[in-house]
Amino acid sequence: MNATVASPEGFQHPPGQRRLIRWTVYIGYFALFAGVAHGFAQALSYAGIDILRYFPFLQGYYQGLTAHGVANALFFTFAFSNGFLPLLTSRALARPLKSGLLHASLWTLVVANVLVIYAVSTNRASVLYTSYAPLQADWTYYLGLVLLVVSSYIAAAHMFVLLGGWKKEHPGERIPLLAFISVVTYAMWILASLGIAVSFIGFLLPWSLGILERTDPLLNRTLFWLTGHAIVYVWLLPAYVSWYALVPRQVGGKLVSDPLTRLVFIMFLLLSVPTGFHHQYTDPGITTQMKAFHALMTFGVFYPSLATAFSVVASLEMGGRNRGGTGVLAWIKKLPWGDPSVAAQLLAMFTFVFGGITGLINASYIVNQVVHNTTWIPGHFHMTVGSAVALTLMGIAYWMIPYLTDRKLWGRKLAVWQSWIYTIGVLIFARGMISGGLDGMPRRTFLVEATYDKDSWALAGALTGIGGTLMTIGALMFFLVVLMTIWRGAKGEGPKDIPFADALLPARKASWDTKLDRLGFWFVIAVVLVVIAYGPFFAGYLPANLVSPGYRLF
Ligand code: HAS
Ligand code: CU
Repeated sequence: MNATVASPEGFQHPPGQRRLIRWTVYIGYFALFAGVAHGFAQALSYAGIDILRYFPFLQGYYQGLTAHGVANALFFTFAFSNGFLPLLTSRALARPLKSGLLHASLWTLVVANVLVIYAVSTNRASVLYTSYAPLQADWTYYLGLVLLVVSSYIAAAHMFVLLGGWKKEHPGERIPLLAFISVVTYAMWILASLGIAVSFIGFLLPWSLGILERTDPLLNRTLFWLTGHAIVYVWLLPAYVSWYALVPRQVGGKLVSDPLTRLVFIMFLLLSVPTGFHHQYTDPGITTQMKAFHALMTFGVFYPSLATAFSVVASLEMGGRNRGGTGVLAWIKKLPWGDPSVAAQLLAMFTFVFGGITGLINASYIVNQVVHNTTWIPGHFHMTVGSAVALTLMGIAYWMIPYLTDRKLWGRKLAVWQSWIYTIGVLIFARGMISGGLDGMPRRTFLVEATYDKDSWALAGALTGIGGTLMTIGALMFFLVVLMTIWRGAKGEGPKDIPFADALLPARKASWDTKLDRLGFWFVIAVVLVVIAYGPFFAGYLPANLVSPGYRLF
């Protein structure tokens, strides 16, 4: 074996593999760019301004909203993680990536993109990212999304192969933390994705091809949300990977506890999926008991995020104090705010506090009735996926693109400003959506033409438009920095390694937490929990009621 491979320090990914990871991530940026453009139009529509008509190919509001959701929430996030997580796993295990698997994942992603872009841009799939039946999209849309999932399976398989190889050579050793948390993230996704795999391959795709004449809306909706809540943690956990394992090092601190970090990720593996009914509190056909059980489980999955908040802030505090910070809060000023990668992620954490609080409000069964289907919900998720995740992925890009291209980051100051502008934008935007939602402003509605009495939403709509504009400016600055880095960044001056943090309390050999490394065992427990949470519903409901023809209202 190659000497550099055996030693974790100084391990480097060969240029060819970096190129493949780079292109996987670029596809994500390409999607993000399209998604951001549509997001701008969406935000302005709440302020009563219609720019949708200026978009080439766009025939209606729902087409634009579908493009926005699918591009940002599905393609950007998965493309990024398909590159990022295998990269980290291979670094942590000091094992080279497999070029064949990188190619397979990348090209499946490309084909998925082409199919979905075709379907959405030709107005064959204006069904929104939730793809609720009986709205029916063209088969190319469903197939494209299936292939997106396949590309993530290939990335997951890649990580399992790397881990399997490492385990053979290191019997009895603790799995390096960075690899452990990366692998658990996609292991959770494999379990979570079964809902949409069954829904898309078993029902929606054959239905769109005419093989099945009719479908079952409630069953498909339920299968969607079986995956759909857990999917938000597939977006979030790559950000947590960075907050736990990389940011502490970047700010000069340490990760607090290796065992706690493993426990947090195992809790996400166990509790992410059996919570999906909190998206269906208002759906008829599901018993109140089942919904209440999922509400309880949702409060369970709140715990690992709470633990994360305390742990991550402790790491930051350590860094701040090591850099000469003092006082109860004054150490915050000593954090390296001039480092764009750090600034973006600190601001991401800050917005996530509000994202988390609003999530808890959503999860409360009764209170949900007040906010469901109002703009409160996009207010919530732009402070989670739209900033906590998006800003973190931008922050990661500020070291990862230089690493992958071996070029120096271009426009460091601009990059710092970018995060602030985006953050201020998202907070104004969310203030608009949240307050509008409490006043009954509906989500997924083209307010420019809707016939509501809109006077009481004027301020909320204006704030949404102003905030959305700032977010767009912030995102464009991000693209400028990335493009210029790729094109003009000083050659040969990129970082030579991916530095990750040491733990204050490291993993131990003979301790309770060694049991956390038994991934197969925890996966089985996770499956059992899913069966408990969904079994009674499916047992009472199945077989599928194939009653509904497809509707194309676009
Ligand atoms: Fe959610 C709806 C409940 C988290 C995304 N959510 C959505 C939708 C999306 C979404 C996209 O129960 C809309 C779906 C649709 O289209 O219909 N959500 C929750 C709960 C959490 C939660 C309980 N959501 C997320 C995350 C998302 C996301 C994460 C994306 C990444 N959500 C719901 C519910 C609904 C819902 C209902 C359905 C609503 C309806 O009626 O339709 C929890 O996981 C949140 C826990 C988070 C915390 C925060 C911890 C804070 C940390 C930061 C620490 C840093 C500090 C800063 C303190 C407890 C870790 C230091 C900073 C310095 C500068 C020093
Ligand atoms: Cu959820």
